[in-house]
Amino acid sequence: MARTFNIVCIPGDGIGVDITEAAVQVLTTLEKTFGTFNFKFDTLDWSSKKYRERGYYAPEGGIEALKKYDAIYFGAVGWPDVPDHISLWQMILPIRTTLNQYANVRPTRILPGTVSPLSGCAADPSALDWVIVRENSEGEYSGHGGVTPSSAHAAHTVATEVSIFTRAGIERIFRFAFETALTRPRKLLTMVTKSNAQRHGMVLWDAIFYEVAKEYEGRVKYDKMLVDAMTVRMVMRPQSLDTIVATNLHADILSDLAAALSGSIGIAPSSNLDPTREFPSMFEPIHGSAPDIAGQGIANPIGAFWSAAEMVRWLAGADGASNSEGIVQGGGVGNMVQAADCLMQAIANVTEKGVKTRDLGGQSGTKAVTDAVCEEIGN
Ligand code: GGG
Repeated sequence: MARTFNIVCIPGDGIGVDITEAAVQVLTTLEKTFGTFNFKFDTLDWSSKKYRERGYYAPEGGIEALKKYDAIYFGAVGWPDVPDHISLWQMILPIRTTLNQYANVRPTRILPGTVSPLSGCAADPSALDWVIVRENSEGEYSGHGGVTPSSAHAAHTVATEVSIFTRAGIERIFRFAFETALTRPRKLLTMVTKSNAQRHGMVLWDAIFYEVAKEYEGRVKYDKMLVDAMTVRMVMRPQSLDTIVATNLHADILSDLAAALSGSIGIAPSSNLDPTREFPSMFEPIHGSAPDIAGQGIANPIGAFWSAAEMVRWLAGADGASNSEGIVQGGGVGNMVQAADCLMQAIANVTEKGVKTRDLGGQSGTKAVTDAVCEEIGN
């Protein structure tokens, strides 16, 4: 009998709505084709429009209620008439922390039939094949700090933005990153820091990295980069990188750069994982709501499809056992790993045939790309 997974979709704003609809179509095609699993979708309208109407995105208790689902599929958040820090702090950031989604995994590679702006990758697209592991629960996005306005002189207003790094938070993301590197072809982990200028949290980050590295000695190669030098290395020597681990802010920025170097931010996926599987994980393309092209039928749905494939792959391990780090691995529900592979192959076939949106240099709209991917899945 087919196993049912309860998925909650939060399309959010702008093209988040367009691409979530496309992702549901693709996931529905996948379940029909494979027949061993089903998705039961609920949809929540936690959008900027709702925020303007009623004063909140998620209702009270709404984020807690997400715990009953097997996974969360998220579109995009943000609209010009709501300050971005409100939309982020009312929804996406509290979802990640409430549901223990401390590992944000962002793979990047160049899809067939697409062109990287890196000239070196024209001859060898496999030179760019990275996974960025982003610390997703603390650091620069801790939300601590405040503003002290000056009633006498506006120029004397003081604001602080406090980064919080905890030993527990650092250790667990490094272990997750080393475990990820173990699964990768080059088995290389690059740790990104800024410990020359930031002398407290980043120095602790460095020290704990070398402690955890000892556990993986001989199994994973590793090195360390300052974040500014890392941007240069990504552009100049992409083939020298494999798995990358960085703080919440650094990895947020580096993953946008990575996506652009692979051809378009429109193709880039992300998984917000609770590696213990106590709570549902959340899957979302890394791009934002793109108000300039929202509702026009031209958004690139590939980042959404790749995120959907990552969700299927994650759900495939639903019955797995945890390793000594509490990271649940293996499992294998029905043939869901094959289904995830099938979706990724369908995406690659479609881009290779030139069915691409404008950001990738093509002429196709969201629907044409979606229909083409569904057809490939069925073939
Ligand atoms: N689909 C992802 C999205 O809406 N991103 C908007 C954004 O700015 N996210 C910040 C973050 O991922 O921390």
